[in-house]
Amino acid sequence: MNAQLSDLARAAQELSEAVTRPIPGSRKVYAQGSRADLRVPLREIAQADTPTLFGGEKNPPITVYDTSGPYTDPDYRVDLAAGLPPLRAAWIAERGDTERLADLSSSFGRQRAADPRLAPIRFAATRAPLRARAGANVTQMHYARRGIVTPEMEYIAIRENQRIEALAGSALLDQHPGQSFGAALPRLITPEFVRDEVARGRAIIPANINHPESEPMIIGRNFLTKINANIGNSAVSSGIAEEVEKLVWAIRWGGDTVMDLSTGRHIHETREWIIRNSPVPIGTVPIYQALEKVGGVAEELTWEIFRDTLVEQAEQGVDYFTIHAGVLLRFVPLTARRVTGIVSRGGSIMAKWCLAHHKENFLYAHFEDICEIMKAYDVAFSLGDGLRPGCVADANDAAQFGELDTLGELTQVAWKHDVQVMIEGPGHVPMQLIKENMERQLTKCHEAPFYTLGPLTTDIAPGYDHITSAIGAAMIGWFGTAMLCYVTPKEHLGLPNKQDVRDGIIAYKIAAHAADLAKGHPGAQVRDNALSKARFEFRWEDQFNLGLDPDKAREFHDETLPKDAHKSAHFCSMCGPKFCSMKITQDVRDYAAGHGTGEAQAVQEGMAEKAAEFRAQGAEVYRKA
Ligand code: IRN
Ligand code: FE2
Repeated sequence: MNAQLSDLARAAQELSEAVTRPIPGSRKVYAQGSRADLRVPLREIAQADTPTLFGGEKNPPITVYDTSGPYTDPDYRVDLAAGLPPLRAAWIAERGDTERLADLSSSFGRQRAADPRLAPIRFAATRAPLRARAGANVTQMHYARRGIVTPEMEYIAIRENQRIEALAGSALLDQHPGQSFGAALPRLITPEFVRDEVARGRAIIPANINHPESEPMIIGRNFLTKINANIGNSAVSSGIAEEVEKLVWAIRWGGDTVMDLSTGRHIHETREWIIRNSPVPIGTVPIYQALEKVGGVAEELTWEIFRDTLVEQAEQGVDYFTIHAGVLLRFVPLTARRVTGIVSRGGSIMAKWCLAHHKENFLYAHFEDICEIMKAYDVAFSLGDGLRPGCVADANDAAQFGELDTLGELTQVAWKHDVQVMIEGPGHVPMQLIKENMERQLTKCHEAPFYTLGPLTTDIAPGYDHITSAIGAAMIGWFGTAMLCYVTPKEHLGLPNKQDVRDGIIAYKIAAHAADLAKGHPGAQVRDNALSKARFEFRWEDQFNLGLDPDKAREFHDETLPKDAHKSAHFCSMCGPKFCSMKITQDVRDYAAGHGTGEAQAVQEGMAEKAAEFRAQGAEVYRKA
């Protein structure tokens, strides 16, 4: 076995250990759609009954969105070398607008497909990719605009609803009044609503016809806020095995899409392994690979090399491409006086090319040619923010906004071809300047979904940039950003490892969910309500399991109170048995019920009684805790 394969065999082993462990307290369930092969995976979190002391009622299971793919299904046998089952293959074939090519069209792809190291793998897409028939357009936007509701759209509607209809009449459905967009949203997402949002360009469904393994999802501000996790090796670190492992790890914690930002060696093979094993859409920045092909010399890039790279990746099944077509020659001098210049990798490559040739960016010049490729495979644009600010001092400057306006023009060009578009956004932006970003994006880019990196709200915390950026992400998500690109604690410092990926994702799940709550996405508050009730009723296991990271919650709790008996204890080690506010509130309620007094009076009497009790015992409790 050569080095590459032993690397992968190792990955398969490590993976099965990390992913076969079920997510605590929950099970995978499938919601049946209108046809037999339309089964939408969801995660159902079981809840214990309320203790008799608190009323003893039954608590319904809570169903949540599930990005983890078949890996968390106990009936699924992980086989990385075979890849995932092609869930959408029949849907794509039925449309009758594609043809299977005899061979790969890109020169690089052909060369790699002949590589014996790929031999044992079912890389159907590598050997015989699909492409739109001559004259056909296979984008979800194209179907949407012709009034067709695809199976992908129905799947998404079911997925977004998370079975909240099953909770009809339950207090768990109650949401806080005064949420921003609540009134504008339908009570339940329908397939027709999905179609309409895609048709008008306000949402995208990244779904390359060569990535049939992907479980359909949507990015748009009238849907749940999504998060993206970046993985990928660099010249100095990480192999294929680690990257596939990171992919499965990232979706386990809630990554909605994953971008493979690999540079360095084995870039084609790494991507192939990732795509064949990914149930979430995969994005890339094709200019990175194009640069590898010219030995890292930006000036030597050509449209032909770039074009070949796009076709190669489209045939592998990449679902969206970051294209830095808004870095125009005339904007480059505007960055000269910045504190941190150009911080986007793709942006700096294109700026260098423009200056070296004193020519307009070839991505801009060939934009319509790129659209022709996109619509032949249904690859969505993620129009890159090559001139995003890299520090708070540079935020909202002329270079950044000049580029944003250009991306708005390009959006309309792409839409002319029915090609799906989202717009990338900053970067580093202090809180008071965030709103202007969102408002300008909505007007200049005609409501195409916004996809932002953070933004980081301050520059002073290397090592904690998942936090500096989750603050900005929560704000911009609330204002209407559709997808948040995570930032890990390693940002600015090094390539993230598995732990960094997990920390980054959890930080972003928090930001995205906080935004959903504020926006009033239907049912967004169900999980909060359920968790709070569990917390109040001292159902510790339920509190852990309803959380974003049950493992960590349990670990923290058990650090001080490890015994099983403590899982129903009416206190934790933070306040100790006597100072638990939840316990006291319950005592107050019981007191009110028992004494038959009015609530206000009962509270007063109860508190006075408690006060005396605490005065007697307080000092002792403090010493113990
Ligand atoms: C997202 C929003 N703005 C930038 N991003 C992501 O940043 C982009 O999608 C890619 O994953 C990453 C690096 O992009 P640059 O540095 O090449 O622009
Ligand atoms: Fe940065």
